Amino acid sequence: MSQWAAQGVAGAFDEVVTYAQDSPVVVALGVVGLLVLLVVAWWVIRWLRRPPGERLRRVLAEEDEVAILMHPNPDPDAMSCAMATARLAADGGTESTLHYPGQIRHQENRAFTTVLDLDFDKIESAAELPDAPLVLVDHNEARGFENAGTLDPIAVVDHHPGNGAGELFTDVRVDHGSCASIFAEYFEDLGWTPVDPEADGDDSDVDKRELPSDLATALLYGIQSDTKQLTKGCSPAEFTAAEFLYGGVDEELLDRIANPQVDAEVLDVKARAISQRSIKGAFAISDVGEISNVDAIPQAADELTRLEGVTAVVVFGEKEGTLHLSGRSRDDRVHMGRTLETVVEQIPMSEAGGHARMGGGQISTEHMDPPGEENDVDREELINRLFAAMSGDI
Ligand SMILES: [Mn+2]
Repeated sequence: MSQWAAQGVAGAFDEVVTYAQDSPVVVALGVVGLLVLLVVAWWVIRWLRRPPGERLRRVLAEEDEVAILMHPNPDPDAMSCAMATARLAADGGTESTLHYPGQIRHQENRAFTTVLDLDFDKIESAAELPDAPLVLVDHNEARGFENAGTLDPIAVVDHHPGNGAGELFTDVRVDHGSCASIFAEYFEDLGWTPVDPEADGDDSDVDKRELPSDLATALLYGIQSDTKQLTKGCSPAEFTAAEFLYGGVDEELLDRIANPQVDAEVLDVKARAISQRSIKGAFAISDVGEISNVDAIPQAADELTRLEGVTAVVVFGEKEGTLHLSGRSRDDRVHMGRTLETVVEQIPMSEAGGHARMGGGQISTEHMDPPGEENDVDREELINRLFAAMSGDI
């Protein structure tokens, strides 16, 4: 600072001192006003910077009871998030009930509920939900049951795209590979510690902010099942969450959930899908015939995709007059959802759709057999049309 500037500053300081001596009240008021302003600013910043988990905890704590809703046919990600929400609600003294539409059918999902001893309430209409504020997890708009569209949730936590929002709280992160990683972050931000399964998994103390071992295990499995064991669609959040949860993970429970006994029929259908496949170039199609467990079809499709040299597959089988189709593609030339849509378009009483890599559909066999009418298709013709659609010929 030059000598001239230093003199200027000193002069200004002198003036302030003189002014303060002349009018002490004005200066005191000014100082108080400034302090009030700082306190207000501090509060605003603190509120804005409060982590979302803390905000959700507060929203839940305001209620006596909440109804937690999973998406139709809930998977481990949705189920673990419902458990996490209930735990967060319990922390604020709030009761909760857990609901789902559709079915829990896949062996992995059944093992999840059995091993973790979960009891969720199945609903078929909005009227079956209790008269309590609603929280949606792993989806952002209620669907799959009667009057689902009439519901307004207070809170939504999800990782799927969509326009659904909660009235008081919305946290939708489409870059995340799972919803469970969002909840893991909430608990970490709130300072909860996963309880060592060896210590005492079941008696974790909600007052001590302890994350029970079964919930930590459930959340980790939710992450694993939504990301194909951390190999697909992950963001750094899934790895951070896995690290945080690790201390509470019960390996024995995890093993029982991850490796359930498989229905003999599922294995049988997988075997049929492989032995009865038709191959054209890199595409495979398989008619597995009569089935009783329709869940075996997508699992057989997954299995067939693993075949060396095969990049896109469709598996179909029949149950009670309906042909169930399931397609998988890791081939950028084949948009599986559109492929199936194109093929069933001409067949009455049928529907199909899906994403680029995964699709499904149903065809009523009444309209397939016997052949003869213009729109009728037999199974051989169906296979031809599927191959043509996969190759982009129709
Ligand atoms: Mn999910």
